[in-house]
Amino acid sequence: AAANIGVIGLAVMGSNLARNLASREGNVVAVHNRTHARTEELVAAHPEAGFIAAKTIDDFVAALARPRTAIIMVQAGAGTDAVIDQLAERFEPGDIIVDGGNAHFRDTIAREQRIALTGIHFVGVGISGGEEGALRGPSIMPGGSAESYRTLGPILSSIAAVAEGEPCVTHVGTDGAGHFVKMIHNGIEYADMQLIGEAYDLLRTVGGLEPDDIADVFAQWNRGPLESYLIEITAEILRHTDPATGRPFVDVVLDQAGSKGTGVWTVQTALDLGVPVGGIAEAVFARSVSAKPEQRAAIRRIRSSRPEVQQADASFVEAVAKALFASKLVAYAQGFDAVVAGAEKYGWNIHQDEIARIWRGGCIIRARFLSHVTEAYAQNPDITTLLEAPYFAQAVAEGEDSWRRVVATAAHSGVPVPGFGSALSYYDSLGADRLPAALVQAQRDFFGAHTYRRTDRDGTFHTLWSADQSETKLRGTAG
Ligand code: NBP
Repeated sequence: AAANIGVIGLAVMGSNLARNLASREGNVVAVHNRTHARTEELVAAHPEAGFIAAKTIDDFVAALARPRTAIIMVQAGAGTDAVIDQLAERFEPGDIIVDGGNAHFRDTIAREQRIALTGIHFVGVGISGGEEGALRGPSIMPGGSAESYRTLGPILSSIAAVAEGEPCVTHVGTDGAGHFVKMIHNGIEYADMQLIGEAYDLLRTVGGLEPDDIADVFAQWNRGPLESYLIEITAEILRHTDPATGRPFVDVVLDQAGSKGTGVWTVQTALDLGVPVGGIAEAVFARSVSAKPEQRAAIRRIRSSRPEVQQADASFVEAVAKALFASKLVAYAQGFDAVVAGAEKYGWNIHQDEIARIWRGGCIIRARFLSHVTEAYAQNPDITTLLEAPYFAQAVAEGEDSWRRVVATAAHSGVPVPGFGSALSYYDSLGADRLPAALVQAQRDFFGAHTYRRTDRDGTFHTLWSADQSETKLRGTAG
């Protein structure tokens, strides 16, 4: 047995990951795919990789040195379970089965529990960066046991993206922690994309800028605090002309967004955890709204006003940049709140500063911004919200007027900004002296006797709404 690592599932992700592994000093990679033709193709196309091609699962297992370590890159769900079972039947205690696909973290927790009984390690690994990342260096979020990470860590470090000299990989936590954090990453990605979309829409619809001009604006933003992969590719997309029609590419793309569902998972999970992730939820909903052509056509017909184009001056462009930064910060703050709540619920010892660090390279949300997130959590891991970290608090304070102006302008102009708007409302909710939650509590007590607490006394109270309206103290300590 000569291979220190194996890859099963040689579609685009698995092939690229296998090639990445093979290109790193010290790795010998065994490869296997259910349909052998795919294995033959990969091996023939990349003789430089020195792959050990395994026709059968038994050949594959026999090719691996102990502890046997295999990364599964097959379709999430039934395909993954089938391959896990094949390996679990053949592996021995101490060997390591890695699922690098997009599994739901709860499935990963269940699989880990099942496989752990055999003494085999099962490790769910979130891998971000798409095809290109898999080949050149992804951001890698491994869960699983600390013991398995001793073998796996150096292998994953060898293929991860590098940001400021450090590999973008860390042992996130046990069992499903890696897939959980990957899921939150995707949720944040949805929010970030939506916010960038709103900024573009404002510059174009309200500001009257053409895609080419907006490409310049984004390229300039990419040299400041907003610097990120998503801003960079947005500039490139906006500059792209459709070869068939000569029109701006963005104008020939149907404006109905799809999704693979990881944003939905993030929101569902956050709802269960009781963490408000409005920025992420609005981004998911915005895609759903876009994909309702009949409803959109109906309202388009009856709507009386149309956005009025103004001339974008430098101050409007600057205001949109500030609104984008503040809204983006809210989305990240909400995402990290979900990480903290998930860690608490599932017993993971997650270091938020490390998560921000490994997202700085390889993944879709890689950004300069994340260094400040790392700094904020490194300085104070127990910070109540990222919004209060000094760097971010100052940025929001400086941009607050612009943020309000942009949201107000959008509302006046009839341009939808669910991301910007919900982010500002979230910020204003956190910052309010009093929230109308008091009235909601009173309503709940009125119709359902759900009780309320008071500002001036301890205890839990109920008012006799249908009688003399005198309150009854139900329980609690004397105030
Ligand atoms: P696919 O998700 O398209 O899956 C195709 C692979 O699964 C093929 O190798 C296929 O074998 C194998 N497979 C299936 Br389908 N059912 C199987 C079974 N019952 N037993 C054994 N093998 C089976 O591949 P992909 O697009 O390369 O994605 C791989 C994983 O990575 C997925 O979980 C996906 O969600 C995830 N992914 C991640 C990113 C990212 O950015 N991180 C991007 C894309 C995908 P065959 O050749 O014999 O049909």
